[in-house]
Amino acid sequence: MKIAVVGATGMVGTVLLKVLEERNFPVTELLPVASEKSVGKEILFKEKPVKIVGMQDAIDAKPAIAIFSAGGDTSKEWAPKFAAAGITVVDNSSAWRMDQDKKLVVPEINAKELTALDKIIANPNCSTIQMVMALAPLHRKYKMRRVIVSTYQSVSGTGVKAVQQLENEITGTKGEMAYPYPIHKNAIPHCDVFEANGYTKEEMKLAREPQKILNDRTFSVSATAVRIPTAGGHSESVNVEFHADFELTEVRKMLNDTPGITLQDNPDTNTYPMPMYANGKDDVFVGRLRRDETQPNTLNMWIVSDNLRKGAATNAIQIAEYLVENKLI
Ligand code: 2RA
Repeated sequence: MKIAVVGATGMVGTVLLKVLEERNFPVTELLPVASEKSVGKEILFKEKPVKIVGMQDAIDAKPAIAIFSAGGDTSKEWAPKFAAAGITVVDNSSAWRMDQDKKLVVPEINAKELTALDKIIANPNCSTIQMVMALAPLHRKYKMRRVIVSTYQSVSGTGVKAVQQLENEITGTKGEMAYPYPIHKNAIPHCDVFEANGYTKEEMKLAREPQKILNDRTFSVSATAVRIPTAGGHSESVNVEFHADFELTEVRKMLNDTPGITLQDNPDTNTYPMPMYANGKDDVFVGRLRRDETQPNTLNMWIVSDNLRKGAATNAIQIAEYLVENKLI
């Protein structure tokens, strides 16, 4: 199968190529797409050099699928052109997520919504994916009323410039700033840009996307998104109030039995999720499960996941796998 990866040289794009290899996705021809200045350069795929192509050349080559991770503006301009050529687009940007005619998909939760008519499919935000992966089974059983989430997001979510800023600050090297403040030995309560309501775009993604993915607007989410000087994954402290009460043993069993979730939860052995465990893995790690004793039907949990993998590349490729397996492309 001919597949295009748009943004092939970016942080997520690089992970996309790695995961395509790891999962042995049936690629017969790879079309790595990047900015004009990179056209003609080579990247390695399955240990073979592959030339980077431009957007129009990628369209003309008629791949079956194009996975985009090139920012919202590029996606807004080019995804419709790929789709018009009959190419199915899976897009990592926020451009299409809340578009009422586009599906927002975490395969383990709502891939069944997909049809052959879906030519632009949105990949949710990384911090949304890991949260709904853990909440979806519990929501089906106990029905959420309200979620309060605080995130602790790694610099890799911002991109290469942010990773470099942290490295520079650690080594005392002068360099460009991706953030308005130093990130080393700091925590910045500001992910993406502020909206008029005082929340950041990142926090509003956490408020809006879960309702679309779970197809239920009866629950609400209040979020605080914080950038911390770590690599390897995003962490989230989640407090969730349900309509129905729950048994912790049943919650634990449900999470343990959910594909894509790894339960790491044993205070006696200091066992709980951390980015150092999640880094490079595809599962969503859940722990610190405990009843919120200040309010009925309410659970606290800690969720960690590699934001570049299940939070972006792996989820997008799982969507592509679903399309192939179900003959939707
Ligand atoms: C971040 N979730 O972590 C956003 C975009 N990747 O910055």
